[in-house]
Amino acid sequence: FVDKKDGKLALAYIYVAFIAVFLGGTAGLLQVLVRSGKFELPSFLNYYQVLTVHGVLLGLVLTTFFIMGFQTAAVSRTSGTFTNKQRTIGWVGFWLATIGLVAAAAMVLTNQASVLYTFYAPLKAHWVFYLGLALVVVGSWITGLAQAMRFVQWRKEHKGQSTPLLSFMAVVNNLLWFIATLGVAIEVLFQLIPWSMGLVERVDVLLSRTLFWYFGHALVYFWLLPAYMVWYVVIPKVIGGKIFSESLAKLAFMLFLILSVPVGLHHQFTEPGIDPLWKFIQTVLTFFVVVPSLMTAFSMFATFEMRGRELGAKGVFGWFKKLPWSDSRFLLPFIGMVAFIPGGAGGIVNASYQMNELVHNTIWVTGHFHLTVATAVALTFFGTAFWLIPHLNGRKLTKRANSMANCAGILWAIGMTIMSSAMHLAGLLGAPRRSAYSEYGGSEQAAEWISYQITQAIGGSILFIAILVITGLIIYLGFFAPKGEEEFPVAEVAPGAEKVPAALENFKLWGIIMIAVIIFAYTIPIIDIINNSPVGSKGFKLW
Ligand code: HAS
Repeated sequence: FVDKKDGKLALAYIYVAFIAVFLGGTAGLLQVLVRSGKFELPSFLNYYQVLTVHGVLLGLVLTTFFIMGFQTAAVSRTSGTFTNKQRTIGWVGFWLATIGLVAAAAMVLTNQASVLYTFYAPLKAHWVFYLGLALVVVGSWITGLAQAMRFVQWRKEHKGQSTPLLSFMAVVNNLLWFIATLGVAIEVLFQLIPWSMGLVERVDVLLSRTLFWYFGHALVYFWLLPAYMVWYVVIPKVIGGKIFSESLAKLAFMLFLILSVPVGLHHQFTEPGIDPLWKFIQTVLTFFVVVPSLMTAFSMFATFEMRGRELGAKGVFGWFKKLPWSDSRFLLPFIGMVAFIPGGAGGIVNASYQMNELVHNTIWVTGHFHLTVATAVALTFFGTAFWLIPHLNGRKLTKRANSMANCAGILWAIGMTIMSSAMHLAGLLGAPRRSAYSEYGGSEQAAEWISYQITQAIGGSILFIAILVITGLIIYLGFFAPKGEEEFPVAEVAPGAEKVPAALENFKLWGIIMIAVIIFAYTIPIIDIINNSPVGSKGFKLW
């Protein structure tokens, strides 16, 4: 069980996350309607403001707040109740993040920060927006620190034993988050805030974008890893099985730790000012970071098959029939896994340097991340919240709520298949991302995109209905569901799985490798950018 007091902290984070889901989802509906050409925004809203609300609330707020809540609960469940000091630190983080969120939201809502969730220069926001986001990040560091402290305490109390898998994974994710956010922290503190306060006249746009993407791709794995925590540890228990291999899971997470950051240049293939050699090197590293996802796919199939055979399944795919299809704790994450197959394949297309030329800045990329973060990750988070909230507040996920959750998952699958397929196809026809409806002066090519945009609006509207169901469920499970006990499922490792090698528990070793790979991948590109920068003192050279 998660201790009640720790549960309150986790719940506080999770409730903020779901307010973001509702508001961000509403902004998403406005997006698809505007892009269909059949609807105009009221005059007090502009397209980029709504797009910023959508991206910031769903890409940054839902994710960071849910992850902090889930990981707090996960560490408390598997490493033990937080000490008062650890819990207080956790709450300090929560309040800092929440104050930051309110400040940043106020700027976006008053149209002083319509700079999208990527917010790099040359788009400029009010400095309060940047400060607000910085507080969200610092808040998450502090709550992450509380989780790490509880984990370290467990290690001290259980010397020589292999650490609880879920806590181990949460700590790896916090470490990854900390190192990744250093890039964006430098960008915000030394470039964006002084620039938006008027203290400096110009900032180097290329440096700003490079620092952002140093953080920006690791950000996607910070989102993904908690979903993987559920897939590796919770799902096997829900289906009545065991974890295929703890060592494989820990190795996959350590590989993410060392490979998630030094791949940011794959977002900048089309950007002048970065030597193609370094873009190529980071392409290769990107292909390495695909490996732990392939390991995860292998492990999931193995888990399903082992359980299926236990239940008497025959043949290559017999296990498929033995899975608990009516259990929302399984179904929603499973839909997420299925979506991640085309989502991941699309990522490999994006990463393939030359092929990126075709899809970059088209709505194909939007299709890619709606399959990855907005389905694989989001549906796993929703399916988790539906049992985690009642677990934390002493209520029950009733049969009817479970059926509603399944309906939401199926609606999501239908809506997202329609919307994201239309996005991928329109992207291949050249339709740009991040743009409101336009006929581009009657261009024939632009005319081809319109039917896809209408299709996106149909898919997006179905997704919005799912969001209404999800919001209703969260309110019900949070405040009205019958009192009772709901399990926090944590699976055991399969008998016969090998013991975890000590090297996999050695954070120092993996931390050093991580820093070394980052230094290797980024030092020369950053020196080049600074040396060639048109901004700053003339003739200044770092090297
Ligand atoms: Fe990505 C752009 C490359 C994964 C999110 N990505 C984005 C953006 C976002 C995003 C938000 O190289 C847009 C950023 C912006 O605003 O500009 N991405 C990749 C690659 C991967 C990848 C190589 N992305 C993700 C994940 C995300 C995410 C995960 C969020 C959570 N992405 C790119 C690139 C760009 C990009 C370029 C820049 C594009 C541009 O030009 O701007 C890989 O990590 C993917 C590996 C995944 C797999 C799939 C494994 C499958 C599994 C499921 C198993 C299923 C089971 C069920 C067991 C290889 C684990 C089976 C059951 C059955 C019945 C079949």
